[in-house]
Amino acid sequence: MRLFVAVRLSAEMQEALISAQNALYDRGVRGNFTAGENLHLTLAFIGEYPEAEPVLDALERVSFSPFELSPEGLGCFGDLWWAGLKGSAPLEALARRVRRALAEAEIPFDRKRFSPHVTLIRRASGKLPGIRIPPASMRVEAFSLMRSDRGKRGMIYTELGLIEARRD
Ligand code: 2AM
Repeated sequence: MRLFVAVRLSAEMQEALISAQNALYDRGVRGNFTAGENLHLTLAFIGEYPEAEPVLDALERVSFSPFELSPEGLGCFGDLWWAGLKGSAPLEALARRVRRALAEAEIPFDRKRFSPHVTLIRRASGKLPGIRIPPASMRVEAFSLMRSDRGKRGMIYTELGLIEARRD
């Protein structure tokens, strides 16, 4: 199984990001646009791992309080274009806790520095135009263990478990 840990986006955030994708398309940008329901924010990429149970056990140890997120600007890693996020201090703290929990359970993951982004387009053509993402926000109250499979028409992401914030 190909696993990763992610925050799934609220409908409001999805709509704002789909509208940004549409604005880019209208400006002539072409590429592999992430489907609305697949938009997510990766906290840690595990990759091939045989079982979900030990990963969920490790993630259950992560404690965090709910926090707000909103999209902020576009950026790119080469031809991968993404939306950035405002509210990154609690987000970075959450990613740190998730990664620490995985490390303590000896579950391997990609150690590349956490760089909060939501991928909008892969293999994008042309230059990134200046567009505005419509205002949106969400309250992060949980994060998910996700499985990624290659489908006939793009990636299929399946939630294997949900870890909720503690309200204390
Ligand atoms: P990306 O959106 O920036 O490509 C599932 O593959 C998710 O894990 C994607 O959101 C992907 O990020 C992220 N990810 C992080 N590190 C990865 C890696 N080394 N290989 C593949 N996906 C990775």
